[in-house]
Amino acid sequence: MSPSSGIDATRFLHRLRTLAAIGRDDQGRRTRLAASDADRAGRDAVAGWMREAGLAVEIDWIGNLIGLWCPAGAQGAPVMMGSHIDTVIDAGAYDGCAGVLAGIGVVEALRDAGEIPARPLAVAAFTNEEGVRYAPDMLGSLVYAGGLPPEEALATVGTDGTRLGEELARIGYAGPQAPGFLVPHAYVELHVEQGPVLEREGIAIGAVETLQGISWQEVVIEGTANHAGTTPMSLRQDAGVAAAGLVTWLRERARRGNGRSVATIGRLRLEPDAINVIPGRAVLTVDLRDPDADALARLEADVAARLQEIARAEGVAVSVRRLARFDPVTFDPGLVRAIEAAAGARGLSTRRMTSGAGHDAQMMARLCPAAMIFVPSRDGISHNPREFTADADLVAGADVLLDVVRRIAAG
Ligand code: HGY
Ligand code: MN
Ligand code: MN
Ligand code: MN
Repeated sequence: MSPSSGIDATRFLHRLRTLAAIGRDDQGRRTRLAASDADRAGRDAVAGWMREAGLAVEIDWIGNLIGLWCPAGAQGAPVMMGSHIDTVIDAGAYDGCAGVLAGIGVVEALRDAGEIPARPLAVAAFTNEEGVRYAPDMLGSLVYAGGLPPEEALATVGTDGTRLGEELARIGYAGPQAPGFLVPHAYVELHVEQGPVLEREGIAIGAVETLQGISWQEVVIEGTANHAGTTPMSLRQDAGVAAAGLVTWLRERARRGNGRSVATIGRLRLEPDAINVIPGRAVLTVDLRDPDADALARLEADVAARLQEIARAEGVAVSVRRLARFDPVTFDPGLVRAIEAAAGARGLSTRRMTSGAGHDAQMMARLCPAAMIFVPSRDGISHNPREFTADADLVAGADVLLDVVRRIAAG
């Protein structure tokens, strides 16, 4: 197999489709929430493919699945690839999975070609990247990178009242208290873009140089449940109206900023959720993002001020719980250049870009040089079963990952 050859596309794509079929919820939606039975099924499949590739599989204390290939002669800190296989609710087939399976394919391509890297190679499937069941997101890679004590992470209580540590133990993925901690030589993650840029510009490969800041909060608004028929409008403490006062304001505020802020209220629950009861309580989540740290801080401050304004105007009490807060990240310029060079050598168009989504790479960047390879998303859709990336684009991304690893694992 000449070095210009790539990964085994058929095997890579077959595994991607196999993984895509794992984990349907009771409404038939593709959902593999962290540490769920569906996540276990996905993990079992990926651990099997890691072993098939000759990787020694370890589970660390936050349940990260780490495959290590240390061929005779390879030495020093490993070059790590990876991503995640947990999903959001009603997810697409590619988010995270492409990066994990491409990493396994890279190891197999080198092994099958008899190309022994000077360094060991590792492939990671990090726990709870999505953060839908347990906040914050990127929890497994955050712990791996030393950003959160494992015992604190394991004690995290999910949206369903379960504890992450207990659920990992229940599905058989609670690792040793002191894993074979690996500080990689470098970390490279392949991921679908999940946005519209590459497709709109007809570019094959994104060399991701920065990743925007993220702020997640849970807001609880306490009003007074009351009779919908007998309570005059002037005497209401309506938590639903208070919540609505944030929703429409937030969209305008995000638009008014630097034009790059984004803000999302992804969850909104009114209680007691009855047609003839004025909502006494509203529970909602606020997801704020901006590539600029100061702009993100201003956005957070404006949301806090708006909530105080609403509390006064509606006679409700507001409490806020922070769920995640990560500053913008700049990836390793040398790795970004290596991605551009590898894409160029394959005749693939490339451009530098910022990631709008959070990724495990942003946590690994705390530990070692890290960067990301993006491939186009059709219509920019993600976190949606309509998520799609063409086979040729996925394979091109995996081949670029292979060539980057060839370069940086050469010692
Ligand atoms: O929310 C995110 O950007 C990531 O997918 N967890
Ligand atoms: Mn992802
Ligand atoms: Mn995602
Ligand atoms: Mn992500």
